Amino acid sequence: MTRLLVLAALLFALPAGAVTFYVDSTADAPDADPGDGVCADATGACTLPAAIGETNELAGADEIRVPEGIYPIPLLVLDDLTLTGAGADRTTLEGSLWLSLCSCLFCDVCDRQGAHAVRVENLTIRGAGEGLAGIISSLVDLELVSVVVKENSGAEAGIVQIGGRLRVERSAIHANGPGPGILARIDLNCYPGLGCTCDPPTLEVANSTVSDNVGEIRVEGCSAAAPARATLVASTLAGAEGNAIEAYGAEIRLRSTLLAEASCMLHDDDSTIVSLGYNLAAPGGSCVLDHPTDLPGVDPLIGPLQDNGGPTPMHALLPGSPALDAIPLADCTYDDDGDPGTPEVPLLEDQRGEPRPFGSGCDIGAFEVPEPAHALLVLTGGLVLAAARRKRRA
Ligand SMILES: [Ca+2]
Ligand SMILES: [Ca+2]
Ligand SMILES: [Ca+2]
Repeated sequence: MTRLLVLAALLFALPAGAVTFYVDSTADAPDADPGDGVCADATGACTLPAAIGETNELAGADEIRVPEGIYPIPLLVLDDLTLTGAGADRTTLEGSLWLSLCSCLFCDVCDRQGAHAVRVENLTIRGAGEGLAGIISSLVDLELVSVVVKENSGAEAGIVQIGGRLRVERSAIHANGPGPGILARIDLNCYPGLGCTCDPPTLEVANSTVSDNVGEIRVEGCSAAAPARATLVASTLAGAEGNAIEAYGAEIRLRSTLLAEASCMLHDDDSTIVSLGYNLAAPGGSCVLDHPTDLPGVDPLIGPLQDNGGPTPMHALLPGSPALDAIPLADCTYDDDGDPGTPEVPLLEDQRGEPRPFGSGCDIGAFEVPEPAHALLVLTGGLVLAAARRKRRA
């Protein structure tokens, strides 16, 4: 009986008719017959545009798996989707990824309550052309997991999230410009009197690096009554140009986050930065950190943005960094829902997906320095594996 109940629950959890398409070609060719349930261009290959064309036509959530390779886009996603690459260092989409073209201008035809959900994981998006963002997401509930968004020359940002919710986890957003790495804003067409309500975006950034963009994160809400909200947890913001954080009508909450670029700009009285503890800001900046556990005005001693293991780049902590073990074991947590009545969520991994904490505490920022003993173990394990592979080949 219990087994039947579990089976029934599983069936309920699976979206009806969800289909997984496996891309097998890097060609930029559309689907020959969108909606027939078969991902195939004119030559029969399942290209990425063909797979997107099919999932847009099929009602409900679908999945696309993209193997190693470089895929030209732009792509327009109009329906619930999980888009999975083979790793941010293996699968690259070149161009701009558009998620929904819903706008307040079209309120009468756009079901705002039904804004769709998209998850993108294990791939890189780069090289969107002049004036385009790497990702443009309008009224979508978007999750980016282990994703790199880089080298997009968008006038607005590397990622533009309009309304809805954006969650960025174990990802790196870098070298985009002339805009910031992430811009979460309202629909600029949404003015009172147009018959639609202003939809402030929600942004969550966890275990991620936003670095070397022209400004890192900018959040724009509607008003004091409907502010945008951003929560940054265990992340690193670094760069020399622009502001780490910029806010218009927005509340920015920071926990265990490292601001190596320490200038912040609050454009109005409705905007606030709320420290939830254990943040670090470099000297000479304007980001006010006022929690007793914060480290304001302290040189973070971080290395350059580079491969430190794992599929996404990050800034490692240099020896002697004050961010090292700065968070006591009991406080390696964060508040995921803003409700002090519910239990805090433990911080269990860093940007690479390596387990936290190591040593006597969690490290501030996206990178957790492995204990020497652990590093030695990993190195030894790697050497043993490599030797075994060599032996097999011989
Ligand atoms: Ca088809
Ligand atoms: Ca679909
Ligand atoms: Ca540590």
